[in-house]
Amino acid sequence: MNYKNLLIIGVTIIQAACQTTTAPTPAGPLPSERQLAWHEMDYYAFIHFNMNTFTNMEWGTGGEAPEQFNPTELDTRQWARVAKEAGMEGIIITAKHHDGFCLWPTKTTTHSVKNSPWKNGNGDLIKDLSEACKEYGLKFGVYLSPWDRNNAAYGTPEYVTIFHEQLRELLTNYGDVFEVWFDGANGGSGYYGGANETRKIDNRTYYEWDKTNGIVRELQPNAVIFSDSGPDIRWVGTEEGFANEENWSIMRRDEIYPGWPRYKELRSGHEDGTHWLPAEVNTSIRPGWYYHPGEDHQVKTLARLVRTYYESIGRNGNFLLNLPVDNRGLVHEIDVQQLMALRKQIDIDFANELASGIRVTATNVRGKSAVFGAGNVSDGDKATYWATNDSITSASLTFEFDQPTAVNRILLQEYIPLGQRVKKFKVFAEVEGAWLEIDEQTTIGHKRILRFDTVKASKIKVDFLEAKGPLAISNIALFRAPNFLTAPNLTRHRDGMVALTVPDNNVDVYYTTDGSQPSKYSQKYKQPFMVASPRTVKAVGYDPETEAQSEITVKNLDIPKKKWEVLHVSSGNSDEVARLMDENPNTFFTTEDGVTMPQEIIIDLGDSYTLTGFNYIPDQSRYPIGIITDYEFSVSGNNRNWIALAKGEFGNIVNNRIEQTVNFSAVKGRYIKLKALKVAGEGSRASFGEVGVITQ
Ligand code: FUL
Repeated sequence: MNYKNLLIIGVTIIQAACQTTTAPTPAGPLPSERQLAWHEMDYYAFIHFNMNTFTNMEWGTGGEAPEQFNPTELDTRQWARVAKEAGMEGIIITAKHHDGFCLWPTKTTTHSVKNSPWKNGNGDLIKDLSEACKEYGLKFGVYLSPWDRNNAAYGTPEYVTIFHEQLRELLTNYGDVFEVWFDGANGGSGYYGGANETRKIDNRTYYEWDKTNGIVRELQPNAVIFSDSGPDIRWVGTEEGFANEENWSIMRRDEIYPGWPRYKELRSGHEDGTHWLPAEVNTSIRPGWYYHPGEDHQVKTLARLVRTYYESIGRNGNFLLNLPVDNRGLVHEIDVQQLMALRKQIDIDFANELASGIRVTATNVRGKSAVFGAGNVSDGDKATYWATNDSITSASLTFEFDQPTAVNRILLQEYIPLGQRVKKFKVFAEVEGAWLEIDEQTTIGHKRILRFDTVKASKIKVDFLEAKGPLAISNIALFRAPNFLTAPNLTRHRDGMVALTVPDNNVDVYYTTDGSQPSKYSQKYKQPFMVASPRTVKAVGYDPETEAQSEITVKNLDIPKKKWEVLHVSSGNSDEVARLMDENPNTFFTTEDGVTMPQEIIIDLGDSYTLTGFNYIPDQSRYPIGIITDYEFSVSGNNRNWIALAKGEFGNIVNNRIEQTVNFSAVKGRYIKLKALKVAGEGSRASFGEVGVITQ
């Protein structure tokens, strides 16, 4: 063989080797650079703070006066500090909400901070916040409502020019913007410069979306554009704070438009999507997007926030958590406390990574090349990935521990620059020599986190069963999160049965019914138990592994409402009366509108008791109606002769809708009457979330 032939053979071998070690071809639509950068953000804040903060509204009419915007302690640096300490990566601010008030001194309208008392009209909140974000190393984003209930020109082409100009101002004067948020709520009734009418527009065409998006691209080429339909980031189709377990980052984008009626599909994406359009999970830390003093007692629990974290970030979505900054201009203390509790819990859950440094093997490695080796999934480098040969769309990865190790979380990431591929996978643990199936799921995408009961595994195996092409997995991490300890949640049925729950199966619950402190020596909770007479129930969560205890739940329970019967309501739908005594404050009974005060209810307690007081819980819904502010409470032994025992006002009940308790001197009786003398607001309906009695 001559030299030339040798060279040809050599080149052919090298070519063959190179061929097998080239990267897999992309599968389906791919993310853009700006989308890839956005995926890395995971968790950031939404801040709803604007005119509504001062009018106690969720949707202002547009007829508000700029003078009403008057924060006294506004401190955007506090917002940024809190977001940073909470572990967030950025802040998106409602620069203008549907009511049209602008938080910056725009040239386009007089309806802005310029005409407010705040900083004598010299303030620019967008400037302050963008600077605070820079100071704290946070990215900055803007929400600009297309719908404007203030602007007289709304509905005409003139307004669209104004809207575009506002966008230009926001994207020109405040440095880098990472996301522009366009709300889907559009058109309808409003003030519109005093016209006070309903104006309809076509969401698909009116705002000239191509032009709008073009402005963003021109002025902030790195910013992602959010709306129901993107073009970069999509709404997840719910404000409850979750994505579906199956969640594709791709969608048939051309079918979608703002206000799309098939919004539930946004929770899962489309397996046959034509464009990269990942989901952002937006939800508020309180029931409302804006601050309402009446929701101070409804800030989400730690258990709920942790769940939302796992059901957004853990399900291939980013988590946009809203903080309704209060009417002082600060993130409220209770919200701060919950944010820090969430941060602490997530830090604990992911403190100890177990997969890096241990042996990992794959049933197939692309071209048998180290470039695509199994070890890439646990090397901490997101640029490297494990890949399989072109024809291989199912393969397994196995992690081997040196000794049996407790595991209860697995985090998986695809190498998404090459598309989202995995359609089905299973996770197994080898426990004492036998393979135990832990979970079966469909999609992974940018990030998927599975929680499962702790197993002591010698190996963990992931079987990738179906994919759109050869596999490309960039990261797999294993964790052992400590058991999640929270104070037990107590619920009671009308018949008197009490249930205690905690979110973690590994945590035990102990309780007492005699007022003593619960501990692991108390009664262990196994199933609902009866509390037939007045008792104080105290319960604690207990971690048998660490012997740590949760905070203690304390609840004073009175007689069960089993035998109660509503004998009379002055008006209202009698089919719904049971709601005022179903032990669920989230359901309520209401009397009719348009009738005159007072309105009343009469209840037969079923037996005679010595009564010393009563309770009233007002409507807990987002837009409460008929909250009783002035009451009269009477008792009777025969439903004919009544003694009025208490009459008065529930102080601050609108702002703080917690249970109201009124005590009086002991009296014997079987029938109770609660009269609403006055209700909050305009209407004349009286509502009853829950009514209870205090007996001796
Ligand atoms: C919705 C709006 O109508 C709400 O007021 C809020 O801004 C929420 C984030 O989006 O569509």
